[in-house]
Amino acid sequence: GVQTNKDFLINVLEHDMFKSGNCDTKFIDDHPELFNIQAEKSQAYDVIRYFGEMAVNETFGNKPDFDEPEIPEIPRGIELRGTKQILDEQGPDGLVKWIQSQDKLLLGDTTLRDAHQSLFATRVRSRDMIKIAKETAYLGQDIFALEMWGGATFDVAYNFLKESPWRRLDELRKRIPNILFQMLLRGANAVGYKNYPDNVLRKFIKESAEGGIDVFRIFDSLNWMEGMKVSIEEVLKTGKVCEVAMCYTGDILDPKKTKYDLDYYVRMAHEIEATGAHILAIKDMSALLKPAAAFKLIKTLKEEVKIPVRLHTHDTAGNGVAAILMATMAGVDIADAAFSSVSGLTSQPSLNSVVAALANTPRDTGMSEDDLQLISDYWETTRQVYGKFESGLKSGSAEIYKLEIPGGQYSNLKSQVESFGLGHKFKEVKQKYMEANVLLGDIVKVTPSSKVVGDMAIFMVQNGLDKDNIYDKGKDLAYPNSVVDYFKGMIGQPEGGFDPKLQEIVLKGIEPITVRPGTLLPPEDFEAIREEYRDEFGIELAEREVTSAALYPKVFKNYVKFYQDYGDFMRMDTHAFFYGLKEGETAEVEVDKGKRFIIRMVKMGQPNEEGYRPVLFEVDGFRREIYIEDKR
Ligand code: 3PY
Ligand code: ZN
Repeated sequence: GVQTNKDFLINVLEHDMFKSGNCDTKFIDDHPELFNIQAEKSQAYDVIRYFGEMAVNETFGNKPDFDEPEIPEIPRGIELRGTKQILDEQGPDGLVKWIQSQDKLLLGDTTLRDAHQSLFATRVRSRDMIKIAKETAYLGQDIFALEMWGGATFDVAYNFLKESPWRRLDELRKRIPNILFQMLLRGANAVGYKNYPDNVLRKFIKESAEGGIDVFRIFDSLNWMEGMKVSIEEVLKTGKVCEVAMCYTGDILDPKKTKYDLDYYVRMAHEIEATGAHILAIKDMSALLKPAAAFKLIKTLKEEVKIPVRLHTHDTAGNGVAAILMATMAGVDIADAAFSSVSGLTSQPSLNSVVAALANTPRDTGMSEDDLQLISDYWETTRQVYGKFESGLKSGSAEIYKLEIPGGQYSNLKSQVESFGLGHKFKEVKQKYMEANVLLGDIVKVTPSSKVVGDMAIFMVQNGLDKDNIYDKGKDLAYPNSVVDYFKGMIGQPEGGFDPKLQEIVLKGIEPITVRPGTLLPPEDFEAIREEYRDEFGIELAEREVTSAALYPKVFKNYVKFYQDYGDFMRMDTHAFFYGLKEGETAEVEVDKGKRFIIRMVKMGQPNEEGYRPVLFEVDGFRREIYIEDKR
């Protein structure tokens, strides 16, 4: 049972006088000392408070039924060796040699990062990754690398999942000792949306490498080499793999599109190789690389550079598998894909499909289609519980070739536009996105530059602006912060520079910069952060948490507050975390390693005069009633 000293305090809270609908809030007013239980509260009480909140203010007691995914049987106690051992034993140069000696196409899997970032708002919780981790290590042992960190996963983990991204790294590494772990690093923007001081960037890379990241894919949202300089330098120091990406935009097959032509990419590829990068990646975040263009680009790059070439694309237009196959024929060393049940649309092309397509060809991946199917099956069932975060996109769309909107933004744009009350003008916003892109200089669009274009497009719709009238009508308007920052040079310098006339209109006298923003930002004071958390929360932050606080001050602080207020919910099942319980439902909730409660939500009552609803639970068979303010 849960009869501990702490429960004495809960019993106070459950005092009949308190429970009776008439006087509960007065009782609280008259007995402020009741709140002292915060320090002494039991974990079970925190969980039912969370479930109560969820039922009263979010789900209103409604909860769909979800199937339990099947965990495939695998042999235990086998020592697995894979790409991780090659890196650990032979270093990045040894790994590069190994890649170059392979005939097969190597595949990176993005299921744990880009796939869910692109399909369901980055919401996959560590628990659902951990459940299938050992099985992935075994059944997917020939995968080149698992992209499982970085991009938007860092802030979403803290912000919406109330869990630590660092612990995700620890827990997955414990169970997957044989496959390289990879992260997406947004150059000087790290895993955020703005430039960080150099000392934050360096510390973050160091902590990430120590925490278990083996492959750093670095990109700059304007393809500005200068913007990636510090990241590249720091990653090269760690002894891990430095994979530098050029973002693909435009269409190298179209002779009318001259800004980002084949020469542009060849030039950039040489610059990347000259940095000492171990792998050259093509980052096709908007799925613009048509299959024939993939062939042409890869064939040329393979002739031009010596380091391995890797292709990362999306399937937004439905041509993703074709692009990978054409790239494979042109000699690409590594391609990215996602397990089939979380592939397609704005996510990556299907890994299972690529493996099947290449079977019995010279570039056969050697992977077992049956084994990979088992992992895909797991994610198919698991995906159900994330349904409320899906975009509703039902088919691929070739429209993306014109729009040039990255996968994650494309699936999000509609709800973003709706939140501005412009849902009926979605088509117009998409048109304006293209127009805004031209006004901003026909730029690479990927986090955070894609946000600049998106914000500008919405702003243009709101203010009736177009490419002709903006120089006049747009003069006295205050532009969105992201647009101001862009013209200030705070996310870097775009290829071909800024339109000076529009820059003046937006900046209204502010002086733009032309150097790397990191050279101007004052270094972060890490000791001040440690001090702040000592004072405010009485805790001593671990070094990696200091980094988190520097990257996301508000988000991290809210996470710490939640943690102190409710506890650690990382082990809670996802259906319970996102939906709580419904009346009559029982769940086993693990709050600490091996420490479990059986919790049943018996009944949710009507709100009393003060607007508090009683919610009745059973915790390990003991009845607990709590009152939750109905905020609707
Ligand atoms: C990110 O920066 O999170 C991306 O996925 C860009 O494509
Ligand atoms: Zn991507």
